[in-house]
Amino acid sequence: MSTVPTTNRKLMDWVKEVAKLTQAANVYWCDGSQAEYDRLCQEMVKAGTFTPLNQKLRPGCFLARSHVSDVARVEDRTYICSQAKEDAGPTNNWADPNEMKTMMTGLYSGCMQGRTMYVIPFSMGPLDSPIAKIGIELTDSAYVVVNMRIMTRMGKAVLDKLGATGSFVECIHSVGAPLKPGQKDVAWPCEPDPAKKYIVHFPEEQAIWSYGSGYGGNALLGKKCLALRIASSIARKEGWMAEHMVILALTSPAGKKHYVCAAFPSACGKTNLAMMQPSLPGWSVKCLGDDIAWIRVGEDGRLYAMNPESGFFGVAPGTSNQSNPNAMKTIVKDTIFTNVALTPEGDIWWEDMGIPAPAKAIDWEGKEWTPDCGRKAAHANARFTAPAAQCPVIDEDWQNPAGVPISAFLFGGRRPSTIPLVNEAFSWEHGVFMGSSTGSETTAAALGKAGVLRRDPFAMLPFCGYHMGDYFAHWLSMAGRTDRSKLPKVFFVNWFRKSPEGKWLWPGYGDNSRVLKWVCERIEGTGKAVKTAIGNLPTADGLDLSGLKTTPEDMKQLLAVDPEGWNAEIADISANYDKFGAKLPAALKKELEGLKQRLGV
Ligand code: GTP
Ligand code: SPV
Ligand code: MN
Repeated sequence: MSTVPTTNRKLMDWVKEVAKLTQAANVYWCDGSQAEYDRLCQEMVKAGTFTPLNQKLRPGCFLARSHVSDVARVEDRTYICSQAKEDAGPTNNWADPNEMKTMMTGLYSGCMQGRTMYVIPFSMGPLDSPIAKIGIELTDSAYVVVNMRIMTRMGKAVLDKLGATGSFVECIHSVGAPLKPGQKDVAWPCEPDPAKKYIVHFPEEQAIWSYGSGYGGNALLGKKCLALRIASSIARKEGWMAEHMVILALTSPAGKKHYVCAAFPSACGKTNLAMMQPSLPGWSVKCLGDDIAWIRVGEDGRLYAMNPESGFFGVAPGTSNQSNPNAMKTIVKDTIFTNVALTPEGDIWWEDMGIPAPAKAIDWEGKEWTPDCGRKAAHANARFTAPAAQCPVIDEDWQNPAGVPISAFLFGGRRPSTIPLVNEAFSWEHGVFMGSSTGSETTAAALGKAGVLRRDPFAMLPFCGYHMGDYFAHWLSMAGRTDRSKLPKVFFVNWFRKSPEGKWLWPGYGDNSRVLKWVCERIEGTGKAVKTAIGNLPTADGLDLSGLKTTPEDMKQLLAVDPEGWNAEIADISANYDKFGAKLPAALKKELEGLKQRLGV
């Protein structure tokens, strides 16, 4: 687009100002068309950023390999720059917004030399939704543009909706790798020094400044930055919720449909649950979203959830026809793969893809790879970017601007011990307690050590844009915004229990439908439960285990209350709660005390 396709003065001025600061060689306004997408993909093929895959095997698909320093979210480089430090709370990195802006203005100065600055108008949420939010991302990465086209509603229609006076979330992104005249570009430009990457949020101004990384949530600013960190802070003020949750629809053999939201930390099973193929005959799961839900009280008093995204940025390793056949069908065409392996046929491969490893391949670093070379072929946080519309089980209401009414919230994480397979909260407050005390082993989705247990309240530890204590209070406050009987029931699930030998106790994936069935039965008032100190657990015959090979001893462990484990759990929850000081809601202290009393510890 050569002429400026907007009459929005604020937008025009801001684009000019950033182009001047960054000294971009060109400014390009994205129209969001297929032709534009195709052209950018071809340009990236020429530049070496994209490898086209075999067009017979994977039509319209490309592979990108990132720089080795740039493979996941960088939580220690992520900041919430609220005016007051107190408003960011103890779980966020904070810096003074003015000081941060001065420092980053220095970084941005001349940072797009020799590069095009793309203007990406995008909407989080369907364009016709009254609760959709418009953002404009300025970026020097064509990889970001094509990913944003899949992940968001992007292009001209957004500018039309914005009009002359509409407001938008300002998102600035640079890979931080200016090109001197004549300098040859690299396949994945970025700032290789981890200490110079910055993912920064200014919640009061609704602005996002990102520098140095081109990967995932660090660079696709509509996702974690806007739809979770900035949106959560807006949601608190406006009385709604922005959550790290899947939205799925579950239909019983009798034809009864329930919508469920589930919050699990990164790489803990959301995409897999969202589009699972139930192993129980007659049950069906339809997907509405796999990562983020915006939730508000509807006119009938129920909570309605809407997915602000339009694509999946899913974990590749572990995705197979056995574990997630619907994801495999989603990525047959028009998909971008990042950091997976390339086979000699020009197809993709990753660990636990359910097909034998190729005799040789090119690994995610671009090196020759053989099955016995001792290295993984795909990075553990390798991802696919695919349009949600391609998912064979996408729900008919996935773009409904009003969202869908939620019957249950699930929380969960990777817990090898103590936490049972499923546990129903006694009340809304008990459910909020469960969400607030969520713990999980860390994963490759963020840079840092994987497999370490940490508290990740509501799976929002890296994504809550304000004080976590206030966030707990906000969750509790939902009970005052509607009739309690209309609130979703709350459950805690754990697909990741292990035997002492380190084997999974529960088969997971499609067999998680057995737990979902019990959840539906509890919603409908027919599920069989036993009241325990920690919550309502299924009775021995409460779960439908027909056709399952899991032994009765393993089932017993999966549904047991382990007093010793809970003792340690309570100590860890208490220690985490201590961080929030006076901001810890009294209702949660009471829940913790109640749990201690019931357990007799
Ligand atoms: P983000 O996109 O990072 O937010 O991750 P996610 O929560 O969507 O996780 P995803 O569904 O992509 O799963 C991450 C990893 O967990 C994959 O390697 C899966 O194979 C594995 N996984 C998912 N569900 C299960 C399960 O029920 N059991 C077991 N054992 N592994 C699972
Ligand atoms: C996550 O880490 O939770 C993701 C991937 O969904 S990213 O978009 O990189 O944040
Ligand atoms: Mn996620």
